[in-house]
Amino acid sequence: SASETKGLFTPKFEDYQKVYNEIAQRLEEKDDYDDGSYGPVLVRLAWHASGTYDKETGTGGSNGATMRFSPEGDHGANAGLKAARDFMEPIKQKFPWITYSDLWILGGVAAIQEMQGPAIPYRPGRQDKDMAACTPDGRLPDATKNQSHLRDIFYRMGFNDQEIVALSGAHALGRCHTDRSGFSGPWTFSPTVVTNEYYKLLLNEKWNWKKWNGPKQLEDKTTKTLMMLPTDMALIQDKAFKQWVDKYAKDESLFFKDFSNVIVKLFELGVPFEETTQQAPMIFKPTA
Ligand code: CCH
Repeated sequence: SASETKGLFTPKFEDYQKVYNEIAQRLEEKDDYDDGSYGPVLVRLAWHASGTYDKETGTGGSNGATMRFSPEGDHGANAGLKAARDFMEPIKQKFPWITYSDLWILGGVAAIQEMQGPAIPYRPGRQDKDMAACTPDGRLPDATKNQSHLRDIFYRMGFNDQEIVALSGAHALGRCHTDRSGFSGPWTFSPTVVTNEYYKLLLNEKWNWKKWNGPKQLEDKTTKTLMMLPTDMALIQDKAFKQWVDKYAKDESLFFKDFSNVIVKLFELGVPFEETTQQAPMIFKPTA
């Protein structure tokens, strides 16, 4: 039974809230990282753990935390995520009953909520897997490509066009690092706060190709300090995508609602929640 596999201890909501609080506290303490927060890279860890899912074979997804192992941890797309895994490690040591797979997703949930995002309902139940479950390279999106690539990647996980656009709003957060992806710079002026600014900037700024030796990316005409990837621009070049960019730029509460729904779906791809242990999703109290 679940209680046997976790020893004599069956964690309850209060126990997960304690883990959440520990993540939140560590986020607040370690404010000398990047733009002042580990939040964005924790969101990226949870996304890359989940975004390997393939609905045809049922392989990949957040169940397994196989990015711990070098074949997957060394995939180009995962460059830099060691910073996020190392951030989470002391929390795993303090709460050894939680699996890495559940913990990394809880890290994403806590980061989004602590960065003033919407409530993200959470369900535990993921089991760690061994190295043999590592996914092949190439399942995560390639930023140099166009809308047909985005659809190939996200339809494989089971998402539709609206969901692709809603998920992409996560690029309100964080930045690109030349020593990780090769790209450079943040998407918005507030990279540690969840907002709908990504959509507004996509529509309202003029975007020019950046003149540099790095990979092809765009910069805003006004300040030349913000960036967009070719895959970001695809969201306004494609009519079916753009109608959702328009909606989310106009209505932040609609974005928050759709983002919460779609990120829960992402985080639960391929997770075999047992019918019998099925519990109501947990909603954690933010610390702020
Ligand atoms: Fe992303 N993302 N992402 N992304 N991403 C990068 C950074 C972040 C793509 C490429 C990149 C999503 C979708 C896509 C975050 C969340 C999400 C970087 C820079 C690239 C490149 C990495 C670096 O250099 O450190 C592409 C292509 C897609 C296609 O759709 C989705 C979906 C999500 C979450 C729901 C976050 C957060 C970051 C910032 C990480 C940081 O360290 O600041």
